[in-house]
Amino acid sequence: MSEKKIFCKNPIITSIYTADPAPMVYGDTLYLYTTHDEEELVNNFYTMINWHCFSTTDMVNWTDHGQVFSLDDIEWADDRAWAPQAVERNGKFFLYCPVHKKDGGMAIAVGISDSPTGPFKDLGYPLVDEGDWNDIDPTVFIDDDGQAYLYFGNPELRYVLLNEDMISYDKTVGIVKVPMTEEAFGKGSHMTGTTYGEGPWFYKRNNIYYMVYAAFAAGEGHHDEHLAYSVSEGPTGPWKYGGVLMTEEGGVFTNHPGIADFKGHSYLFYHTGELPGGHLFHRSVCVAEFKYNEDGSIDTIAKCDGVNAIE
Ligand code: FUB
Repeated sequence: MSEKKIFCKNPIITSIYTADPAPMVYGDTLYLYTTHDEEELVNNFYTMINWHCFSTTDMVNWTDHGQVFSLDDIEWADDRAWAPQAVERNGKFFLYCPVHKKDGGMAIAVGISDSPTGPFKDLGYPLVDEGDWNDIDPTVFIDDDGQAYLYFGNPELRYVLLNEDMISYDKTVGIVKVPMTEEAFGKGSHMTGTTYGEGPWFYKRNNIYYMVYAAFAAGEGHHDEHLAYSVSEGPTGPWKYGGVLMTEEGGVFTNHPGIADFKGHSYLFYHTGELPGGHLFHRSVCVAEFKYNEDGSIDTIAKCDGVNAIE
């Protein structure tokens, strides 16, 4: 029997290149869904064809559940197995995934399973499909009143109100475009003039709604993404810019937040290029523990060596 570790060194996963971490706490376990950067690149671009799952009960000793969903399972998609997020409702698990459609453009697929570790089965058609490239990076949250929200988008943040079945949305409300203002997301250099870039992560804690996202700083020239956050008193805004959550230092163009409270600790999952051979298209998932301030604000979190085991 192998000895239990007491410290988990970053990057958490060393067997493959992983990115876009999406934690989901279910029961006494934290499940971590990731994308997978293939070793061999096609056209020197993101080469991503499946999603993986890992789990832990102490944040240090991880179980590898392998591939849980793949482009091969989605008949209408052909490329770009990008940043997912999972949620449980009524004993079913839903994995929301951006993909490139065979007939062009990005759209959001839903994988459905009876188990958090899959295998996930495709809904059979896109859940969100506006026919443009904005439909990426879904983040899902079920509020206390039962209403589920699916936010997504690059360069614009948009959302739908999911129906209770989690595989359709309220068509009378439709796809809502969040006002991309400096007050909401800070002055930045992405296409809307704000810092908001992509990779939103939506949740509620102590009655504050948080939107954490990958962001582009203001100013001239090329930037790697940093992480930033905005807060709101309600699930649909108005949003108020909260500040930088993680600087771009040591980044690999993209970064991607995933946040979870687990067994009394708060964690930010993110990605870097720290594994040997790491770069823009060979990323690796990391984790940092952090604490909220009394008023719910979050100080900038440093990229770190790793985390200790939960007792
Ligand atoms: O990993 C592919 C894409 O890069 C994701 O969808 C974005 O969030 C960025 O990490």
